[in-house]
Amino acid sequence: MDAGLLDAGWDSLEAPNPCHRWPERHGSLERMTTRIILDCDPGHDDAVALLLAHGNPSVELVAITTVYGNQSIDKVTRNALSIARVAGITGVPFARGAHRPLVRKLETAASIHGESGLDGPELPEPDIRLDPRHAVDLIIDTIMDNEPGTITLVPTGALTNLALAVRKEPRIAERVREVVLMGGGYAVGNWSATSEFNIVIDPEAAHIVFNERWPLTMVGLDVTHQALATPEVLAAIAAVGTAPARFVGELMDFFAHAYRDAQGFDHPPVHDPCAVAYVIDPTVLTVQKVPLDVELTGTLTVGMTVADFRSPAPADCTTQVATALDAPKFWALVVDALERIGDPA
Ligand SMILES: [Ca+2]
Repeated sequence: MDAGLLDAGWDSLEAPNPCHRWPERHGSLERMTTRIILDCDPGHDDAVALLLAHGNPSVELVAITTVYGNQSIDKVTRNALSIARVAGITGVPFARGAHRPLVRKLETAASIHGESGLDGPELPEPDIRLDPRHAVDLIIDTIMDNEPGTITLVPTGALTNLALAVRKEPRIAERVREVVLMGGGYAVGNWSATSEFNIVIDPEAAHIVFNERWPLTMVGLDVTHQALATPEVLAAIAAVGTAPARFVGELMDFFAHAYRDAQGFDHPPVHDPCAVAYVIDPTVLTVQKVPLDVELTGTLTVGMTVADFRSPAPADCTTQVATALDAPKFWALVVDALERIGDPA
């Protein structure tokens, strides 16, 4: 048993009910700053997630880590650094992570994100250096070097880095505040009939992450398909009138065409910032506590996130799922963040 955890007043490893660990939610006026690690694979919607986290004052980016996914690890890592330059993100460590899934063959999403992984705008040459550590070690160090219960993990890509981190340093499961991930979907898939891209490209990693004892919120396609970049949304973003807002507009232009051609959407769903928005303001999402697991052996359903909605949820349930999105409130947060970022020098 970790004495530090007891000193901090946390439930011990033997706690009978991990639900006691669900973090307290504050009202909109009294929220404190939440420190987050964004683990991402930029990616058009990852870029918006990064901008939202950077621009909103109630979250603090303490580390940004990358994982293969929308494109190769080299491309998404370069993209993350380019976004940092556009957004004026400085003083936050960026680390490169896993280059492939734990077990399966590497699969990327060029049909949605293009050859660069961030097709559309011109990407500026990065002007910050990568942290020398592997993402897995930066995640572990950041969690272990901070007070228990203060770091929130926000993965918006495959869960490979998180799975490796919690296997290398199991104590992080007890020390994180919570995991709020974009991935999965209890009623719909996008990479197969039942399965969402982030989960299905490394289902073994997702299985590890979903079965840890950290409080986990799944922000899946069930809600992110409501986060549509409609013409009204794009007009509000364009009205901000800054270079980062124009960058988002150009990203969304490419994203809209790709989603129309590849998946038949009238307007593209902007998945990843939904998870960040929930950390900023939990009233953006409706959530329900339900057991969640990841299918590994189904012949038709590998990578499916299976949610057990039978009532009541078991007392020791550590997982919850988002069931509805307040889209106007969500987009207002994105526009507000862009306004606060302004035009970085
Ligand atoms: Ca992503």
